[in-house]
Amino acid sequence: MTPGHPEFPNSEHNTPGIECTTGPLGQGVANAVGFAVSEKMAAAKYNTDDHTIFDHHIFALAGDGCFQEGVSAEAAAFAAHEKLDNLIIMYDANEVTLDKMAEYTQSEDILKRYEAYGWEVFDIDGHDLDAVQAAVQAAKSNNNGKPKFIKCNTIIGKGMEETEGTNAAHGEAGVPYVDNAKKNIGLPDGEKWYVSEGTRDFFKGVQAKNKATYDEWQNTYSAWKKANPDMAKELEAAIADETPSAEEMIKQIPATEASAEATRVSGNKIIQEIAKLVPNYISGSADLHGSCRNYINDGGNFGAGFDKSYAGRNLYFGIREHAMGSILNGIAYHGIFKASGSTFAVFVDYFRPTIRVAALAELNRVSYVLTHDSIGVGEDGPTHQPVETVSGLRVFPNLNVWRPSDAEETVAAFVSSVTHKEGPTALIFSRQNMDQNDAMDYMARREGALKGAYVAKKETADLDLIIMATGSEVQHALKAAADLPGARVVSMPCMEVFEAQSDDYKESVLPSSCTKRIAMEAGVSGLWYKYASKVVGVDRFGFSAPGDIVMKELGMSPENLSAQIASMN
Ligand SMILES: Cc1ncc(C[n+]2csc(CCOP(=O)(O)OP(=O)(O)O)c2C)c(N)n1
Repeated sequence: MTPGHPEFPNSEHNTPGIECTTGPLGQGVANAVGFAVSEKMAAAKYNTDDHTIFDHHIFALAGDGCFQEGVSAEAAAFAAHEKLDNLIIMYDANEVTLDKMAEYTQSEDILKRYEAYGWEVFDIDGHDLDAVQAAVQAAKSNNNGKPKFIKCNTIIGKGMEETEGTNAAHGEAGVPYVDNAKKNIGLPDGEKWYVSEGTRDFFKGVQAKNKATYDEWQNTYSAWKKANPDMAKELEAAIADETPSAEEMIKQIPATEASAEATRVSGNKIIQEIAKLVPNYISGSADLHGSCRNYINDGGNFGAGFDKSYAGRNLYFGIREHAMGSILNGIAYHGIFKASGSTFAVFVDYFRPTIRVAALAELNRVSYVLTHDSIGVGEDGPTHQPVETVSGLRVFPNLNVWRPSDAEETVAAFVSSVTHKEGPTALIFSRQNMDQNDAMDYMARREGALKGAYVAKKETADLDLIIMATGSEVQHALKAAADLPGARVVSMPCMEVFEAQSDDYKESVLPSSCTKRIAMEAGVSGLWYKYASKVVGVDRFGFSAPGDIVMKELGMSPENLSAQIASMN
């Protein structure tokens, strides 16, 4: 249906019926968990005593490779813990992987593993259609709080004498034997796309049955919509992915009036406003809501048990970043909610594969709240101090990476994360306090930031130097520029958004006539050479000490910036 692996419709491909981009093994299991989360949430939010509009099951087909990958284990534990009994996974247990038979690398009992997580498990002959039907029916009717795992024991390449049941059947090796195999399983000779009469009859019936079910659902939906016009308006806007525009939203969020403040703290105030303006926005964390400050205060918690309910807007993923990333993608594919997930920025590499798919599939409903953005983290030391992480995110196509410098830029960043249509967004926030650029009007900072980069301090004499910075380094740039009348400070919270501006705008911010340009960011310097001839960055791992000391020692101070400027020709 698509070249290579199936791809979710995006600006490059639009193959009808593809619900999810697959290919990287294991992520699909966690995507399915995301679908199940979203369906449970939609049911809890929108079903009423009189009308049930959400009650469908989520099916996923998976193989040995999917269960060998760790992401599926993280997701399976989460699914059972939150009692997602609307999820049915069918495991194609053919005892084969690519290089070898599965037993060469796999000896655990996968069925028992899933049982231990808390799933209801079934063990059937996958070639026995009655057994498949019975297991699926049982799985669908047991609303017992357990997700369902159906192990379908199968033979790969069935009928292909030369490769049947072996890893050779997985790939190209099977193709030359197909004609013979068709004969072996009783298909008529010479018919390339043979569909039997029995199959046709069966599907004729299916079509009629499905049409009746569809019509019945449409009637229920119409009645629900009539009885609940406000909810219907909200749901239809959520499905259409409608929000107020970014320009409207920045006007609706009050001035932050922050003094020196960490952007994660600013983010905490702003996410409350976002949650009001975007009712389908939900916010999860891999056990770091407390540090990342992305908790929606009156949103309730999602899940089963304790104080949780399926209508909760805060998701507790546990320390399962990889599953979190894929579950966010699954929620986005399902097409109702917009979901963010948080952790420390440095742990992005635990779910980087899912960010890649989100970017490829242009999942604009997904965003990441990544705090503790630099060596400014301090005592936690180099394991927790990102230096390569922010640049590592900027190299993804279709991903917007924001590193705002104060509370007003944080407003713009958050607003962009819920209004941007072309792909996911990473919000990079600081642990430590930083100054606000109060010399500039708050709305002008928001509007400027929405363009990705803007003049944060204009030169007062002929322009002879541009100082660029992001995040916590903008305050240093402003200080260093204070005594330099010909210096302009450009804050660049989002390179990707700036790159998308008109040439005229870009030229107005970074006039090509001014070639003396320096950039400062507490991270690796490489990407900045696109804009600057000199870069004050951190091209080494940090060390453990109070954050302000680490920053100063590694050159992130206005004094060092001034010294570096002085050394420029
Ligand atoms: C993350 C990831 N690693 C490796 C691959 C390459 N790969 C594709 S299929 C496969 C073997 C999968 O085995 P299994 O799930 O048992 O599929 P089967 O052989 O039964 O079709 C591998 C290693 C991949 N697609 N994704």
